[in-house]
Amino acid sequence: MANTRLEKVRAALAERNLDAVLVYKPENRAYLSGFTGTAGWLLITPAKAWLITDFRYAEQAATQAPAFEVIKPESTVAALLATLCEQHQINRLGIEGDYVTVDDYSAYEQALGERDLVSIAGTIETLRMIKDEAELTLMRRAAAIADETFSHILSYIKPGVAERDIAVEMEYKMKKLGAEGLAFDIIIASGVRSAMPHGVASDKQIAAGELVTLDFGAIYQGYCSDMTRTVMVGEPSAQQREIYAIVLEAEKRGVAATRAGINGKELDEVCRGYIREHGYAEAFGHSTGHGVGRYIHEGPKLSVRGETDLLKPGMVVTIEPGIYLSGWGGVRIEDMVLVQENGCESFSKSPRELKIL
Ligand SMILES: [Mn+2]
Repeated sequence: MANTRLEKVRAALAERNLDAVLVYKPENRAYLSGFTGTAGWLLITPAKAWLITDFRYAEQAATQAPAFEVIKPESTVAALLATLCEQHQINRLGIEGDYVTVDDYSAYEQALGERDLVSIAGTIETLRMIKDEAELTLMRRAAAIADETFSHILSYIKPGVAERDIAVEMEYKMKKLGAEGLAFDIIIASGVRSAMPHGVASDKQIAAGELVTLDFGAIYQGYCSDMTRTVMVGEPSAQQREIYAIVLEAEKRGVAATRAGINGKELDEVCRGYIREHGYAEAFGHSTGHGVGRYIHEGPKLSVRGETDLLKPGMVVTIEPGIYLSGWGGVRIEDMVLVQENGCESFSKSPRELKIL
């Protein structure tokens, strides 16, 4: 796997006329090398690939990143870089301009003298948008952990239980199922709090007659999942049923329209247009979805500004329309799907119909 990814980064390097790239962002580093330690620099040229790390990680690096030659700096990383650039005629070096600190940049500049430092911000992130089979296997598992957690938590959601207690049980369950962490702080937003799209679980107790939005995801071997379901505690009112039905239909239309060749703005409009037709345009104030991978939010964007975000096979995106009415509450439904040539495969398997608890 790592070799194909290395080939892709080398092609990008040739396209940008670079002699090498230096990769330090943890997600990019793990993606290209397999190395998951917290300190390490990849230096990749058309012919060579080094992983610079210290004593703590030397053994782990050699095991996790077999395609890389592991080297330890004798003094500073900048000094070692200068030596490698000298030995291998690296005159134009790509660096992650959106991640390198000002201090590190100064150190590189000083050590490298006349050589050019060029930002490659976004280049590896663009490669990462298209997932390979190994990544898709991990993402399916991350989504399955979220699905299992959702069906597990349903029996806990009842009047008198605090949102925070539900979140804690969900975190425990996801970790028991193999997640190494949470993709983000679990959102449990009940009653009027469900009008807040990002209402992280609070001390509020669930009450009868409330909608409860649960938005959560697991990290499994470096990959995130993301799903949202809104459930009803007690009998829904006519308005709760109506809003839920509109969001559900918008979400289903969004998933049905997801395929290679559509752009992020067009897909956003499938959901947004349906919600607008029903008079709730103002109540859907966020984008329809986003790419997911090693980051919970990555490209492409499915939003009113997504006209240049063309969907391609192998991208994994969320479809998550919602309606939020201040002082009343809200509904969001979200699935994570794999873009395919003629449609998509939903990784989220939990039923989307209104669950009445
Ligand atoms: Mn999401």
